[in-house]
Amino acid sequence: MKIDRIRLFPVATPRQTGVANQHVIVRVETDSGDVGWGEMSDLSHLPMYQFDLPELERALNALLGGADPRNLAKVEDDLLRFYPDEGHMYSRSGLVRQGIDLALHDLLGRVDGVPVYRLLGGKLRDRVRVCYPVFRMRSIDEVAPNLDRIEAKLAEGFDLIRVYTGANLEADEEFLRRFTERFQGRVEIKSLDFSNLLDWRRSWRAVERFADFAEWMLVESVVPRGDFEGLREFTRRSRWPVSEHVTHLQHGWQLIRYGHLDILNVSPYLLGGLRASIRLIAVAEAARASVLIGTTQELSLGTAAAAHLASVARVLDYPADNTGPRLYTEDVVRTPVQYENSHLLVPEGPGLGVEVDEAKLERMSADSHWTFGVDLAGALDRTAADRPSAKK
Ligand code: GAE
Ligand code: MG
Ligand code: MG
Repeated sequence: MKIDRIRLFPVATPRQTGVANQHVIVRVETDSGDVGWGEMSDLSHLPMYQFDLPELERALNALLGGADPRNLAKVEDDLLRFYPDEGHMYSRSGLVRQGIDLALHDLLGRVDGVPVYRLLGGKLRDRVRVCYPVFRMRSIDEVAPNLDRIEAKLAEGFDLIRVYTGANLEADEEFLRRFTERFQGRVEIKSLDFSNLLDWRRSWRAVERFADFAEWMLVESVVPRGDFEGLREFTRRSRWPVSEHVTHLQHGWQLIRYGHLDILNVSPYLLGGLRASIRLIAVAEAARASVLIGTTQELSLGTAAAAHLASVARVLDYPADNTGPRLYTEDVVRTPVQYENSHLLVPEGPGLGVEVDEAKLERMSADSHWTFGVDLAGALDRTAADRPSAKK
């Protein structure tokens, strides 16, 4: 079996929260007539540029045409050279590698008639607890609609949220206070995510201030990107475990080696797919550090991959973030991945375990345009331009 052709399909999917995100669906075809599907998830992040898709498709075909898809190690090794780690949270290299890694796992699972977790050696669990995101509030007016959204998600079974904080501490405090009044005993908070907006002193003062109003399991991204010293200082003082997105394998090692954090946020979109993520989890295992599985908000293909990763993870101490299929209003698959009581279920079908609806994909396929315009806060916070805080 040889890789015959790689095709890329841009799609744009609206979120329930009023923004739209671009993704690239990857189709790998073999000379045996087999097909696998992958996903480069959520391109709608800074820096504000997009793939030249025809060029990327040409390059991937030149690189991988004729390759043995069973030799995942070789394909990955080649891709790591041509699409090296970029060291930031929305690395396009990681997305290219994830797209191919997922499509090849899907392909091989389908050819062998087994779920991807079997290709990864078996499974330790068949579901993983996940949390629903509450996007950052920049004004008090944004608190009430978010509380109502939590009520709606609770009705769908989600009893765990995470909250993006750090832009307007009054709004954060008001949200946490009213959240506790309304949802205590019904909904829990997994994390406060500062998204690297504040330095360690300001994040530390914020969490100490918020502690009077709510409880949460952990805090994430509490210092500017790359501020190892600040992260160590925060972690040393913090009553809560601290997590950070790991951008590549050595970054994970550095974070652990110098005692900078408690939890590695392992995200396949950033690391370049399943193989790279499993290696990073092994680093956490070696160091007796903790792991959670993060997200960029994938569609069902990417979320299924996260579920397979969770099913084989030797270390997995905290709930995961993967609820994209319940955030977007459209998907390219016939039946999205399933959730039950705030848990993502590991798909049991062959490959990633979700079926791409090709007619739908054709309909959804659109230019991969940047959709946030010059709304910087919207692009950072994932909130719509008509939010109250944006009104003059
Ligand atoms: O919703 C999104 O697209 C978010 O930006 C997301 O990619 C990240 O914020 C991530 C995180 O934990 O920081 O989920
Ligand atoms: Mg985060
Ligand atoms: Mg994202």
